Amino acid sequence: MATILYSNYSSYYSMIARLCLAEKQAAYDLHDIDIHIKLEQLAPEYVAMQPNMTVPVLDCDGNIIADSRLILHFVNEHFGGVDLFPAVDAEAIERSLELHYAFSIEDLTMGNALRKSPIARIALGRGLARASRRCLLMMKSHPELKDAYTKKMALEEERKRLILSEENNYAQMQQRAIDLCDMLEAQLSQHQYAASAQYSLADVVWTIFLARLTMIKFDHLIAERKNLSDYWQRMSTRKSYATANICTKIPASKLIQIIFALLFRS
Ligand SMILES: N[C@@H](CCC(=O)N[C@@H](CS)C(=O)NCC(=O)O)C(=O)O
Repeated sequence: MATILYSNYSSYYSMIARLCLAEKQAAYDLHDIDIHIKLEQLAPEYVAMQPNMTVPVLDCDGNIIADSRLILHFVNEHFGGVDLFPAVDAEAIERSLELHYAFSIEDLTMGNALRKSPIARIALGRGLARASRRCLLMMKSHPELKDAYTKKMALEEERKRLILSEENNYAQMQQRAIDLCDMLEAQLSQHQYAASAQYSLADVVWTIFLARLTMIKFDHLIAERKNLSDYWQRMSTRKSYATANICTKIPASKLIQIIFALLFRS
């Protein structure tokens, strides 16, 4: 089976795909997509494969799966190893996935970054404008992709409203992150894993959620909950966690390059 994962090192949803592939011990080629500096997700060849212009995308023998939640199920079904979605727990796992995917981790991450630094706020604003400019440019040279680029530009506007405007949703996102930690703590008081007594697809996504809380220095939400901190300890020391190269800190040199690109690149 020829398998390629289009992914970005620090991208939340890419990490979900990488962790799932690692749990199933799947062999695959990793294609890094630079979504911050080169904006490779907006390149016409990529848009033809993923019109939403996001990572991850899994190409399995030409079968394109362009969303992390679909990738979870595809990888579980098509690769060997332990079943991460056993029928007996399917309902509980799906419920857990639903809660996870209803939360906008991007709004929390970005909202947090721009509150920590005025430079991040300016960089984010310019970054969104830069992506829209690139879409306009691409639309002219590739009119056949006009609809996809138009949709992406509308999404960038929506991001501005949710993250940067006066009526931003940061307070709600903070509260929802707390609620999700409470939910996990309660679940973990009943069984060893997030949705059941076995490691499942739910644990893949919640591990990445906790990794992101750690990255944005919300790790007190983990530390102050006994079951959750024990769970994080167990999940972050699994072999798959290292194999999947999970990011809890963007190296300073990379962060400076990204901020510089957002501020000054056309
Ligand atoms: N629903 C998608 C969301 C993917 C997503 O938002 N990916 C982000 C990175 S974590 C991305 O590609 N951002 C680049 C962009 O929006 O231009 C999934 O689960 O795969």
